[in-house]
Amino acid sequence: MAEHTNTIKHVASPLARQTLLDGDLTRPVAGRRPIRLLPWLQVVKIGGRSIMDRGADAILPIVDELRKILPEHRLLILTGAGIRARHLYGVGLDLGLPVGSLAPLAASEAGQNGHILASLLAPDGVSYVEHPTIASQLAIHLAAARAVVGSAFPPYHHHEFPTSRLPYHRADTGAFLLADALGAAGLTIVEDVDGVYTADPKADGEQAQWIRETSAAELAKQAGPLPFDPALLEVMATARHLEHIQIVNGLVPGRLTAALRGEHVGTIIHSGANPR
Ligand code: GWN
Ligand code: ATP
Repeated sequence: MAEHTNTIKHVASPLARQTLLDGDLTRPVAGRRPIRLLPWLQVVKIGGRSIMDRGADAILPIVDELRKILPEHRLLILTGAGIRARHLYGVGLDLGLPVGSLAPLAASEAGQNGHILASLLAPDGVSYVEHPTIASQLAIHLAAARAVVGSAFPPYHHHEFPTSRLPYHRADTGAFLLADALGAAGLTIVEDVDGVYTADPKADGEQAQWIRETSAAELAKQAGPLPFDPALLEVMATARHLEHIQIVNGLVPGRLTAALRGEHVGTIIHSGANPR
């Protein structure tokens, strides 16, 4: 037996003999920037309330733009939840449901919008792919098709943070987390306004001024509502790869196409990522 014991191979690991709680010890191993998994990927988030809920008038022109841009880009198209999730929040909050019960129900509405969009793009070889497929088989799907559609909601389910009665990480945050984790080339968020304003342009039309370029840190200081989840600013602050995102108006034909071609046609928001 002793001879066998001597032949056991010890697995060498730079983290084997130290606590993971001491940042000074883990940093040399864990502090490096991760690789970019899909550096050629363009991620597009389509608003649930701002685009999908408007039906054919808003959706069909976007589908047409996406179809025409397929030869130029490989796309991960992610959809937000929209009005059905808002109805769900109303009923669920009235009943006192915890946020971890509401989150997956709202997420399923984002998935439904994805299924709708994918059906319209099916003749072009585009399909809806499930969360587990995005996690582990996105590359092969994008080798077979120019684009796929998925749900923008992050699948935190009952692990959702109990800091808020509404799910804290919603579709905009989920789209950014995924784009940054994949090391994608870009993220374009498609809404029904020209970008970010100093106030809600629909509620405060006279006073709201359009912002051409800003940073997540600057926007975090701005009082009043924003056209995306507040948590987006937090995840942008700790981004690894994605240096900026662009918010564009999907109701204006050509804006999404121009943004994907690298043109500045909406609001550009810089993240905290600082690639060397
Ligand atoms: O159901 O539309 O994926 O891609 O967050 O989980 O609540 O699920 O709980 O692969 O795993 O409703 O069933 O649903 O939207 O999220 O999917 O059709 O386990 O393809 O089964 O991480 O789509 O769905 O809602 O995204 O956002 O079966 Mo749906 Mo969503 Mo489908 Mo997905 Mo959740 Mo799965 Mo999941 Mo659940
Ligand atoms: P989801 O995908 O989660 O369903 P969405 O991204 O389609 O949602 P909203 O969450 O409704 O859309 O956000 C877009 C709306 O935000 C705009 O129509 C606008 O009226 C509003 N808004 C609020 N504050 C601002 C702001 N500072 N600048 C621009 N728009 C704002």
